[in-house]
Amino acid sequence: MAGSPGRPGNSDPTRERREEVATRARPKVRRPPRFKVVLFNDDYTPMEFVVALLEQIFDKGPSEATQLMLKVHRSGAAVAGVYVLEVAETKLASVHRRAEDRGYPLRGGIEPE
Ligand code: TYC
Repeated sequence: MAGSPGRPGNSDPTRERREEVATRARPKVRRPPRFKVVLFNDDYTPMEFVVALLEQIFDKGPSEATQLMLKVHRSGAAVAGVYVLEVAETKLASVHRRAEDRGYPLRGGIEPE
């Protein structure tokens, strides 16, 4: 069970692992799951504030940030960015903290990609 029968020198599990890595034609790449940070519209958060957050937290340029803010404003929600879970949580926490600091009701959420 431990090694491939009929292949000499395969009984050492250390050696077997090494061999597998070296000979796999298409190495399996483990991509960590990704999560969308979604911003929701509200009636009170100023547009310029949302644009500034999109630039500063989500690394958007001024034009993309403005388009994205308007998408949220017109459709109710939009994806600000897609990240591994820890990064998505940190960015959303920054959004909420900065909005709360200013007394704005801006909220966002995290969804699996
Ligand atoms: N609807 C807000 C306004 O008219 C602007 C806004 C945009 C608020 C995006 C939140 O996620 C948001 N001032």
